[in-house]
Amino acid sequence: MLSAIALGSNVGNRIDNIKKAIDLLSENVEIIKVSNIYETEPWGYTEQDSFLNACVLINTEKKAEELLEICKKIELELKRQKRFKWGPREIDLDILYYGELIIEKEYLNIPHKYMFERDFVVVPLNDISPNWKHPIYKKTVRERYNEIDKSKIKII
Ligand code: PH2
Ligand code: MG
Ligand code: MG
Repeated sequence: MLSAIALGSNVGNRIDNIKKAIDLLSENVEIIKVSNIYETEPWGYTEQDSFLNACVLINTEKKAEELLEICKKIELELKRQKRFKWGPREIDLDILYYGELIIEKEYLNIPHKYMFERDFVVVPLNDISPNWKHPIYKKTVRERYNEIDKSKIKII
């Protein structure tokens, strides 16, 4: 199944954290495409350092729940500390979509609940997967990308 994963970091060596996470991901799933890496302003909780964000397109036979476990394991391996919701993090890996699958559970929402509200997701996702159509909003990534203000999101 084709799936997209968002990566974010704003603590420690941000580039290293993103690159190491992609390396670890490649040990578990097939990486098809990697987006540019962007520097983005913090969203949600704004009193924190800016983030680096990227997205990867992967292909995997694993179930969505197994993919979630892989993402959590990588966060642990890269020593992500528990802080607070939307707070600073060494590394964050979020499943954005898994084909057209819709999952609405307490521990897992696919597509990711806020993916189209977050410019720091839509911009890198448009690099790797512009034609994917949101199964609930019925809108493609490219259509969403064309609507948003890109002025504060910079390729590094
Ligand atoms: N992640 C958050 C909260 N806010 N802001 C930016 N710019 N990038 C992120 O990855 C991010 C955020 C919680 O996952
Ligand atoms: Mg997140
Ligand atoms: Mg997360």
